Amino acid sequence: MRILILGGDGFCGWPTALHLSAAGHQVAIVDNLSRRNIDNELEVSSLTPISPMGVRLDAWKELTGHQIDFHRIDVAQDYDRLLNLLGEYTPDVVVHFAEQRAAPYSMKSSWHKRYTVNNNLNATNNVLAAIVESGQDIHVVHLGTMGVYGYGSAGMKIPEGYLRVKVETEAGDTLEQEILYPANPGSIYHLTKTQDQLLFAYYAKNDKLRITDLHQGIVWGTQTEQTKLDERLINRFDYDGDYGTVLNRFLMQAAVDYPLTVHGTGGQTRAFIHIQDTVRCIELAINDAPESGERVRILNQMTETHRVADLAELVARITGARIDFVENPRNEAAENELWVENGQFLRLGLNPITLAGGLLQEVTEIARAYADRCDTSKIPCRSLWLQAAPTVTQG
Ligand code: NAD
Ligand code: USQ
Repeated sequence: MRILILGGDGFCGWPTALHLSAAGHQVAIVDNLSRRNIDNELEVSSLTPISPMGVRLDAWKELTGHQIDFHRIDVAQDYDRLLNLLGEYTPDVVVHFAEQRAAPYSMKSSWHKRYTVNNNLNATNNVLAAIVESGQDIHVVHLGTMGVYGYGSAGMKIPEGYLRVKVETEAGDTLEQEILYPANPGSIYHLTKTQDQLLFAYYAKNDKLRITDLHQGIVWGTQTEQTKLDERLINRFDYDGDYGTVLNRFLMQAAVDYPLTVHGTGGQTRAFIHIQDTVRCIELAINDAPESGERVRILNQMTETHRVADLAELVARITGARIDFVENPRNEAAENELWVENGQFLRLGLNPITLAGGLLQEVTEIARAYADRCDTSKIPCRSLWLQAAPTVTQG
């Protein structure tokens, strides 16, 4: 297949591009390199030494003979260039990762809230509008988030996208139907993903676009079979207070002897998936496309759930790290249970990598190996969900 990867320079997009290229697909990447610019803004860099895009692509060609083309396009702003590219490249599939993905970054200031909303919603709408205008039959595979559901599950498993409800009609009959699971975002970033869902539902209904939305949990790990082949292909590893996600942060903190930063009591339960399983899931989703006219196909892309405090204990047990319970900078439930339905990917053949199998390897091969690149002043999470109340002075 001919596959266009939007956001293909990022943490999930880069290994996906390599995985699909290795599987024999024709792959091209679109990215505006905004993530690398945000590193400049935050004065931090990936723990792993990621190469510039040109070096990455030359190394891949040298090692495998496969060519991946790169187009520097801002999907949220350069609509005409995106449309032209669809016309020239004629992809069968567009995989859409091209969004600002960090919740803390989206909450830093009103500028960051507006940037995240403008970037993410325009990117998604531009992709969908351009596919309609191109007149081509292209399957869109989008990376969404488990966070669209919120993390409470009302004593039931969170279903895959749609909730079966019973409503009473005026005539007193009971009607059963399936609706999008009620959105309950926990940050401006997560809010953009709940709004993406409505864009998808509309374009699937009105224009009969074929769309798969993958509601992914927190991704952990760094390397995949392909990114391991050569250091020039290494994947990014974010550890800073804005972009680092919880489990990778704990692994890195353990490696540099920094106490593990558990927010609040650590009673928050979240869904997780290893980066190698992310790329497998995307391939499975590409090979199982919906028909034109079908409603948006939604799959929960996660393999296990854990409480943050339990993860910290697990990492501490393996590495001897200390645990620090810090004040929670976020406005989120201190404790929650989480049960998630993920039967679709298991039925498609996913054989999950578990935390138990890969944690120690991640600490030694990545976190300890690159520990000297860590700037510990960038570890604390300084982005606050609620502005501190102004101090009132009595005069
Ligand atoms: P990332 O920031 O590493 O990668 C996103 C890429 O998109 C970056 O290379 C960035 O430069 C590019 N991009 C952003 N806006 C763009 C635009 N307007 N035009 C062109 N390129 C643009 O993020 P990631 O971790 O790879 O996440 C990818 C997707 O997966 C996101 O949509 C995210 O919401 C979703 N996701 C990620 C995780 C996770 O734990 N990392 C979990 C669940 C879902
Ligand atoms: N947390 C800590 N200590 C830390 C960092 C985080 O206790 O040092 C806590 C947070 O307070 C939160 C939980 O860990 O309760 C998860 O935080 P996170 O930063 O790992 O994940 P999150 O902000 O939800 O975002 C990440 C990705 C996002 C994706 C989402 C999937 O950045 O792109 O959509 O995971 S999900 O969490 O399922 O919504």
